[in-house]
Amino acid sequence: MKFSATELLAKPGKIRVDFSVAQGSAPHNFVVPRIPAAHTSIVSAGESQSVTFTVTEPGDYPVVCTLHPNMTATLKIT
Ligand SMILES: [Cu+2]
Repeated sequence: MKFSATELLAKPGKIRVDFSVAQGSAPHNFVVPRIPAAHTSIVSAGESQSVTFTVTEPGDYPVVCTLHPNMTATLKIT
């Protein structure tokens, strides 16, 4: 189980993530622990959810699926 992109690149400002879970997959979520507004709820297979949040500080922000701690990615704000 993994994110299809391990690096997400964006500029500071308002960011929208469209998160979708593949058919036949386990449920997953998309959570950026350092950004409280940046999380989806648990998304079932074949479904999707968008989340919009604002980041002002450049940096690397870890992304996790809280159901599967080995699922990680990085949101890179440059
Ligand atoms: Cu997961």
